[in-house]
Amino acid sequence: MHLTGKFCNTEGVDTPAVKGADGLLGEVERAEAALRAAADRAGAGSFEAVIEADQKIEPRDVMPEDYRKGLIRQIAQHAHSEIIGMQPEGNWITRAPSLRRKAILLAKVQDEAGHGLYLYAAAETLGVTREELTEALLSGRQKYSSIFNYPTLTWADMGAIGWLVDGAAIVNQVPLCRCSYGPYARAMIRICKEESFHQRQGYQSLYVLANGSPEQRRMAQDAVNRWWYPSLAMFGPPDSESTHSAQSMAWKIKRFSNDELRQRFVDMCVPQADILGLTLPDPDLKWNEQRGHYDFTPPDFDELMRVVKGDGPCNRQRMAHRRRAHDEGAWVREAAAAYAAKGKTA
Ligand code: BYC
Repeated sequence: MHLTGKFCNTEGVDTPAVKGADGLLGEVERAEAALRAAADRAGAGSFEAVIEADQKIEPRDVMPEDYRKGLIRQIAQHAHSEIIGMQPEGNWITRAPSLRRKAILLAKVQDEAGHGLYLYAAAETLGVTREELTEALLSGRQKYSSIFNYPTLTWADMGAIGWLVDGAAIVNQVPLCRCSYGPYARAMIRICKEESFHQRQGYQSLYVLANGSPEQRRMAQDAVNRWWYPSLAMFGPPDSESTHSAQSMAWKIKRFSNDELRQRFVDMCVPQADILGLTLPDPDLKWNEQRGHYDFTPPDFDELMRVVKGDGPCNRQRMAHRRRAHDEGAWVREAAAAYAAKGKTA
């Protein structure tokens, strides 16, 4: 779908301040301070003692093989998600409705490339190479987040992705700043600060549309309708079906369960949707006084598993694009390797 002039007036609207993902930045800063303190005390004790004392495991420390493998699995999947995650939004850079929106979107997509690189570097500290990780993605052996297998149909999807997808990412990733593996925790601090900008720009963009012409408003609502459940599914299967949660939580890789984070996300979004003046597409969404949380309809977990296994609306397209980009980049890798070799002999 192409934009027409009537969608182009998206500037100059102030967005009211909202509590939520931005507030989580305080949590990132506390995690950053704790990381510095842990670095001062690091280096003492067995793996179990370090975990128990909430210190950090570092690359040269002794660690159980399953801890190492589990981290590679999660960090690689996370890195692949950032790289594939550039596609749905990259698709709209040439069609952004103004220079300002284009610059913001470009910066965001570039940040995602950067996140992928920090994460690949963190995974490499566990003894796996970048080439192995790339091969695992391209061959389909390692996965990436389900969310990036949905199409971006209108410009409003850029706002909805920023608000909901980056919002879900922050809720999921802020606790990872306190992950027990030092390199992953340190990468997450910077990623979360950037994700906060991503979430804000999406929210602001959606706010402008929601307060624009009736057609812009309809477009914003339609985007929210399509992205709500896939965003809820990003948190993974329900706790009762999560294969890795128990061990990951015991090793302090994950700090909260999939369902706990999903609930935190819903609780954060409901008041934000009110300010936007948009409706979340769940008639059963209501405050539960007893639980102190919103009740909501969970996403379709069968659909999640289908998408994870490769049968989502855009899986094939995303992978074909990634493989093509990889092939087309071969000359850059060769040139970089030749340049590095020249440096060594000079
Ligand atoms: N999509 O035992 P479970 C971003 C898999 S990037 C695909 O609960 P775990 C952004 C799971 O891997 C967002 N697969 O797993 C970027 C496992 O399969 P395997 C990415 C999923 O690890 C650009 C199986 O299902 N964020 O935000 O304890 C632009 C059983 O699950 C999904 C991260 O990667 C899914 N949604 O918990 C904008 C964060 N859910 O590996 C935004 C780091 C589950 O045994 N990762 N699976 O074959 C995590 O926090 C955790 O890995 C998860 C899953 C919460 C995702």
